[in-house]
This record gives sequence, C-alpha cells and structure tokens, in this order.
Amino acid sequence: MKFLLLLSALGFCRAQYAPNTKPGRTSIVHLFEWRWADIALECERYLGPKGFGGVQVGMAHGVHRGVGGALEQKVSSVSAKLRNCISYALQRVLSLHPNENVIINNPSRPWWERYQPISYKLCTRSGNEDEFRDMVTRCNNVGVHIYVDAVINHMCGNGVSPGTSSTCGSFFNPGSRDFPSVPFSAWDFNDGKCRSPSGDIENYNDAYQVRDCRLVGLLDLALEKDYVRSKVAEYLNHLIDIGVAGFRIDASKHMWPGDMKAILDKLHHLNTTWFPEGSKAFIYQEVIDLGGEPIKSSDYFDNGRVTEFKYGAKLGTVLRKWHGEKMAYLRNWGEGWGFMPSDRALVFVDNHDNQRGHGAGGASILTFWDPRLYKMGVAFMLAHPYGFTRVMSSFRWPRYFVNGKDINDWIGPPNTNGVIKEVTINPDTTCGNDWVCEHRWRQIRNMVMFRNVVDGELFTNWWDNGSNQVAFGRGNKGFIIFNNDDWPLSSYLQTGLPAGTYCDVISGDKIGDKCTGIKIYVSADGKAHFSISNNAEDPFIAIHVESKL
Ligand code: AAO
Repeated sequence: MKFLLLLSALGFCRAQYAPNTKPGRTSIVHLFEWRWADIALECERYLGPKGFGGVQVGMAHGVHRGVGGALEQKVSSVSAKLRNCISYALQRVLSLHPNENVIINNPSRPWWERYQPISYKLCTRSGNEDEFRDMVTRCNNVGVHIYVDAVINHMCGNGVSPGTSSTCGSFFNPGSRDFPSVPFSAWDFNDGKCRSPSGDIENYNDAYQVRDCRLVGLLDLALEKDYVRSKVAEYLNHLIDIGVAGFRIDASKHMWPGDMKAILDKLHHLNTTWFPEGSKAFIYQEVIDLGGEPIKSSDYFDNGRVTEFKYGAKLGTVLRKWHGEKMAYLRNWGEGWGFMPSDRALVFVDNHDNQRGHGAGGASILTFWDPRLYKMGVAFMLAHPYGFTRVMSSFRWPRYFVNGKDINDWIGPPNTNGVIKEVTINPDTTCGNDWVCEHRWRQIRNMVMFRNVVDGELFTNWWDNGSNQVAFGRGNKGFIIFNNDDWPLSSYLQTGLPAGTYCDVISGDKIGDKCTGIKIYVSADGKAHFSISNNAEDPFIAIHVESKL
C-alpha cells in the first residue's frame, strides 16, 4: 500500500499535473504584461525567499517545513528524489509569454498583439532573451518558478499587413503565409483543411471548425505535421533548457488533443540546475468549457491540467447574488457544482481576457474594479481546497462602456510611447504607475499564505445561516468566515483550531507577537465568537495556525 502511494506520488510529480493538489498546492500569480526586469526584481523582493514582503517568502518556507515535513514523515522510505520533487511542488510560480509578436499600431500597441506570434525568437516588449534568461535564473534561484504562456496554435492575423513591424524586426507576410524566421510557409497552415466558408471559426458547435479553422482570423498552424510539431517543440525546449517549469497552452481548444500530445512527447525534462532529474513540464491548457459545446475540458486531461472557466463565472454569480444564488450553496463547491476533477483543474477568479470582456464568463466575473467582492472571491478560492489556484495581477486602464461593452478593452499596459513602464513600489508596498498588483493586497497576499499553511487539510466545519453568511475550516490548521448578507453576523462557531488568540489576516498582519487587525479567541473546545458588520471594509475574517499569537 505504502509502495503504491509512493509510486503514485512519484508519478504525479513526474507528470504534467504537478504541482498537484495534495502536498504541493500553492498559487501561481499572473504578472500580466510586466517587463522581465521587473519580474526578476519582484521574485527577489517579494515572491522569493528573501527581500521585501518576506510574508510570502516566510510562507513558502513555513509550509515546506510544516506540511512537507509531515509528508516526509509519512513516506519516510522515500528517496531524496521524491523529497526534491515535493519541495519543487511547494514553490511559487508565475506565468508570461516571451516570443516575438506582431507590433500593432492601429489601435496603438494593444495588449493582445502578444497573441500574434511572428517567430519563436525571445524578444518582446517585456525584454530580450538576455533579460528573459536573467529573470528565469534569478527567480529560480529564490525558489520562484516561471511558467510561460505558450501561443502555439497560430501565428498572426490573416489580415495583418506584411513587413517587419514585429518585436524583433523579423520579416513576415501573412498573405503568403511566410514566416521566414521560424521558418513556416504556406504548407504549414490549415488553410486546406478548414471547411468554414470564411476560413475562420464560425460555429463553435462544429469541433472540426474549432480545430482546423482560424480563431478570430489568426493563421492556424497545421499541428498534424511533424515539421510544425518539431518547430513548436524546439521553441518550448529552448525555454525548458533556460529553466522554465511549465506552460499555459493558449487556445488549446483550437488544437486536436492528439497533436498537442505529440508535441508534449517531444519535450525535454526540466533543467536539473533547479529541478530534480526526470521532472516534466507542468502543463495547463486553456480550454473554455462552460458547457453546451461539443469540445469538453475532459478531452484534454491526458495532456495536463485544464483551466476551469466555470469557477470564476459561478463564483461571481454567487457573490453578486444574481439568479437567486447565495453563499450557503457553496457547501458543495467544486465537483459538486459540475466542475472537472479537482486534480485536473487550474482555477482563477478572473483572467486577462474575462476581466475586460474577452473570452468567456460574462458580466458576473469579479475583478479588481469591484475590490470588496473581488477580495472575498479570491479569499474564498484560496481557502477552498478545490483546484490549483492562479492569482491575477493586472494593470489599470481607462474603461469606457458603450452599450455595456468596454470600448477600451484593447488598451495595453502602462507605457510611454509604447515602452512598458516600470513597476514602481510605493512606500506602503502597493504598486505605482497604474500597476494594480492585486497579489500585493494584504487580503490576497495573506490568503496565499493561508492556502500554504492549510495545504493538504480537509474541508471541515462548514457553517451557514441559510443565506450569505458562511464559514469553513481546513482541518485544524485554518478557518475562514464571510458575511455577504445585508445584516450583521454574530455567531459562536466550531473552528477546529487549537485554543489560543489568533490574528485575523484579512484586517491586519501578525507582526512578531502583535496583531494589527482583529483578534479572535479560540477556546479549549475549538469554538470562537465572530462578529462581522455587513458594512465592514472587508466583511470576512481568516485565521490559521501561523497567525496564532
Ligand atoms: C485580435 C482582434 C481581432 C482580430 C484578431 C486577428 O481583437 O478582432 O480578428 O486580433 O487580427 C487575444 C484577444 C483577441 C485578439 C487576439 C490576437 O482576446 O481579441 O484578436 O488576442 O491578438 C476564444 C478561444 C480562447 C481565447 C478567447 C479570447 O477559445 O482560446 O477566444 N483566449 C486566448 C487568449 C486570448 C487570445 C487568444 C486566445 C488568441 O487568452 O487573450 O486572444 O491567442 C465562446 C467559446 C470560447 C471563445 C469565446 C470568445 O465562449 O466557447 O472558446 O474563446 O467564445 O470567442 C458565453 C458562452 C461561452 C462563449 C462566450 C462568448 O459565455 O458560454 O462559451 O459566451 O461568446
């Protein structure tokens, strides 16, 4: 039995699903549109094991000793390899995309130009290959891994003018399907295979169109061809050799799962400077499956994890109390809501698309624009055991709604004449230059720590008032309680925690032996009294064993 457990743990760590839901669960942060130089600094000063914002650094180490230690005891006969594997899975990661893309000037440098590749050279507005390598090295060295957003389904749009308006200056001609810097040419695209009248995807109910035709006009690569697969694999292997830990595979719905598998089978093991020998890249595939289309998330499970888009759409609906939804219904959140198996899911409250009306999810999606509900949503996600979590970190843009649609949804990152602005850090640790840095908000940063502390613990002690006041624990390690009703909450509840005084990590921080926020007194029977005004700035409270005073 022990042997079987060990084998399956090893299998998981070696497989593309790691970091998996058991001992290794932690969070990814998407630093959307950041420059490589700023990410390297952020790894060192905030996300990594030393530097500013030691909270997250302390967390990662705390978890490693606590949970990793317990696990190591359980599998005491485990080789050093497995221990390395576990410790790898406990580290924090982030995602970004580094290859050459088209420069769009009309509109002026939209964020989405990055999703139109020109070549696999590593130079974009975020930096060149040297800067990319420097970032990967510096982040890995402080225990923060890099996950690349890989755009491999297509090249640039069909209608883009030919020329050298690209981030490394490479020539390309979309009309003749010519991308000499790869090189790709006409027979490397799916034009002959697509059966829609326009050559674009016109009908999401036709799985062949979705895979063989152009997504919003983007030139669709013929991934059934070994040459094309090899070029893509070469690109991904270049990144793996530099030291990245895995990939978000963009537009996975638009590729045949078997073609993707053929590419993934060509991938190198991760760089042994930072990863245990034989480690495989972590894979999470972007498939939007809200139900009602022939292509299902489950079609992609063999390749790796899949984005669970129902998660943010439903959570937003519940917290906004739309369609009669209430938090009390979250009791069976997860598979009970028709979501994919937890160990296949990559979850998030919002992403770079649906925070501005692209992709799917609609108006229910919570974002930093609704900070109060957003913090509750992210906290719920980070406290709940379902899925592998990704935190969004955005930039602010001037939203302008016309007939319910934001016509500024294209606006790119903070910039001066197209050059991306530095992420500056204010004295209060928030970010300047219109970088939102949700990951630095105390409530979110402290819930990332909460998730690390309760990693592997069961979902316990659920309580609700039949409406929008709910609470739950994670074993005897953590407890969280929300009041999203229009009246005060005052309840005496079983927390499952050891007796003591705890610091609420939402209203404050534990600093030394002091708490800058609300204090919660847990008695010997594990019970504690909570009161939360419906007008509180943040109407929720979270405590965990490492916030004990
Ligand atoms: C830009 C211009 C286009 C131009 C094109 C080419 O905006 O006008 O034609 O260049 O020149 C991003 C931007 C695009 C941008 C593109 C390239 O979002 O605006 O196009 O870069 O620069 C589908 C895909 C999904 C994709 C999503 C945006 O399945 O993979 O569209 N996301 C990724 C990236 C995204 C990126 C790309 C892919 C391309 O995250 O940033 O695009 O690399 C249904 C389908 C979904 C489909 C949506 C949207 O969703 O199910 O699969 O996503 O439609 O078309 C309800 C339904 C739900 C439905 C939804 C919306 O919620 O339940 O299923 O309605 O109809």
